[in-house]
Amino acid sequence: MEIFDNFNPKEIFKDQPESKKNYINGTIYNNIKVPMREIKILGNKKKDQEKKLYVYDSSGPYSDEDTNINIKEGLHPLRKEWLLKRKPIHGSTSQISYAKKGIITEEMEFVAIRESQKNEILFEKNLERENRLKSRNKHFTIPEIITPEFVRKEIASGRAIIPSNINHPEVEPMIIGRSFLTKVNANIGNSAIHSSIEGELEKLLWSLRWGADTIMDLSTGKNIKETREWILRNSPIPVGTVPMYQALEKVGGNIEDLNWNVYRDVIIEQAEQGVDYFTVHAGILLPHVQLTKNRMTGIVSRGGAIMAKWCTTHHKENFIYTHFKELCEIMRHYDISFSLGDALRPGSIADANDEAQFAELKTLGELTKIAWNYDVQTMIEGPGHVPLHLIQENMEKQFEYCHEAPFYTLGPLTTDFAPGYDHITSAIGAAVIGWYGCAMLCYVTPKEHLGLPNKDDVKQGLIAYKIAAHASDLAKGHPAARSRDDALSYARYHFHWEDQFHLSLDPETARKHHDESLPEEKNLHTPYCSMCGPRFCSMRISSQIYEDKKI
Ligand code: IRN
Ligand code: FE2
Repeated sequence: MEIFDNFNPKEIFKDQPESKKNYINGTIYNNIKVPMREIKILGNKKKDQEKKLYVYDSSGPYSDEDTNINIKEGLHPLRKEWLLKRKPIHGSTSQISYAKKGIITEEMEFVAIRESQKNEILFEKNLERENRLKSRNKHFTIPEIITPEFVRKEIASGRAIIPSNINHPEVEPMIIGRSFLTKVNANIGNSAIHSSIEGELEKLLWSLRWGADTIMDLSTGKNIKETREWILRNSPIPVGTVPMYQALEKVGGNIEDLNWNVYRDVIIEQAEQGVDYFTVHAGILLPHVQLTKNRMTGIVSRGGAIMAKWCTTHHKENFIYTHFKELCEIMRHYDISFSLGDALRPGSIADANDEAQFAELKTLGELTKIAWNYDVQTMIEGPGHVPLHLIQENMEKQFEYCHEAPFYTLGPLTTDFAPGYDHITSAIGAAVIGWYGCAMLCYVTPKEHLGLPNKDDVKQGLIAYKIAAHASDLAKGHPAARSRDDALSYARYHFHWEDQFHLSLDPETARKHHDESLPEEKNLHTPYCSMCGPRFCSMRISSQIYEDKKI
C-alpha cells in the first residue's frame, strides 16, 4: 500500500455536530479571511431563538466542510501574496521590524480579528456580575477590544510574537503574548526507537483536532528532514524545532564533534524549509554547569545536557552564545522567532527555583535585548517541575529579567509522584502560571518520563492543556473567554442536553458519559441525569422555587 492511502483527514474532524467553520474578512486588508468556529445553540426549540457562539479555531482548512485536502500536495500557501508585496526594512522581513516602523501587517490584523470573538449578544449584561468576575491581575490588564494597533504595539515592544517564517506561507497567523489567549504547544516527532512519517502526520492532524496552537517536531530518529517537510507543508499552525537534535545526528551522536558550523548548517536547512521558531539553548554558560552539581536530577533538558557536556569537554563557552549575533542575522532574514531554551530548568520539585535556573534566566534576559536589537521576535522558555507555591516567583522573575518578553513554559509539573498522569500534575501548574501571565503552555502527555507519546496521548495532553489555558484566560480576563462557559452553564441549567454536548470541549465524550446510563433518545429531553435521578436534581428543584415565585 502506498503511503497515506488510508489517510482521510475529514474523519478526524467530523465529531463536532451543530458547528461549522466560518471566515471573517479584514477591514484594513479585505483579502484576509480569518477562521473561527460557529457553534449553534438550539435552546428550547419551541421557546428560544437559535443563537450562535463563535470560538477560536486553530484546526486549519482540514475542518472546512467544502475543502478536500490532499496531504501529498500540502495546504494552500495563503500568506504567499502578502509576502510577495512586502518590502524588507534594512534587510529584515520580521514582524517586529514592521511593528517598530508603525506598519500594521496582514498578520497583525489577522490575529486581532482572531482574538476578538464577539459574543456579548448571547446573554444580558449584568453589571454586578461583570464587576465581581473582573480579573484581579496586578501586572497587566487586557483591553476590551483587541485592535490591530494594539497588536502592533505589543509586537513592537517585544511583549508578543507572531511566529511565521517567510518560507511557511501555509500558516494561519497566531499571536503569543500575555495580553492574548493563552496558547498551547503540542510536541510530536519520532525517536530512534519508534518512527514513521505517516504516524507523525497523523499526530499533527490529531493535534489540530484537539486545539494545538503550535506544534514542535522533536524528531530525533530516522528521516528527520523528510518528516519535517511533510509536517511543514501540511501544518496551518506554526512549527517549532530544536535544531540541536539534528546537529547531534549529523555528527553521529558524538557530542564532542559538535561545533558552530555544523549547528549553523542545520539552522539554515531548517530555515529554508520554513520552521517558524527555534528552541535555542544559548543561555547555559560554562560557569553555570557547576551550579547543578548538588541537584536531585541534574540537567534534564536534552539540548541543555548536550551543550553542558560540550562546554565541559572542551572547556569552552557555549558556541551558540558566542555566535549569537550571527544567529540573529539569520533568524531575522527568515523571520524565525527565538524560543530561548531553558537548559537549566528544574527536573524535580527538589530543584525548583534554584540558583542555576535563575542564573540562566538572567542570561536569557541579556540575549533577549540583543535579539530585539536585531529585530528578531523572541520568547523565553521556562520550567519544568515547580511546586504550586513557587510558581508566582517564576513569572515575576521572568517579567523582570526578560523585559516582559513572552514566557513559554513546560507545565510546570506541581508534583513528582504520579507518573502516567503527568498531563494532570502539570496542567495544574500550567493553569496557575497562565493566570499570572505565561503566554504559551507546552503540553505534557501521560507518557511523560515513560515513553514516546502516541495519538491518544496527544489527545489527553491537549485536553488537559486546553482546560488549563481556558482557566487562565478566564482568570486573566480575556474578553473572548467567558461566553462559552456562560452558554454551557445556561444549557446545563435548562436541561438543553444537546447544547451542552455541542458546547463541550470534547462533545463525543460528554455525550458518551450521559448516554451510558440513559441511552434512549427521550432522555435528551428529561430535566435530570442519572447522577441524581428525577427527584434529587438540585437544578430542577431550584428552578421550581423561582417558577413558583416563592422568592
Ligand atoms: C518548553 C519550555 N521549556 C521547555 N520546553 C520544551 O521542551 C521545548 O520547547 C521543547 O519542545 C522541549 C524539549 O526541550 P529540551 O529538553 O531539549 O530543552
Ligand atoms: Fe520531567
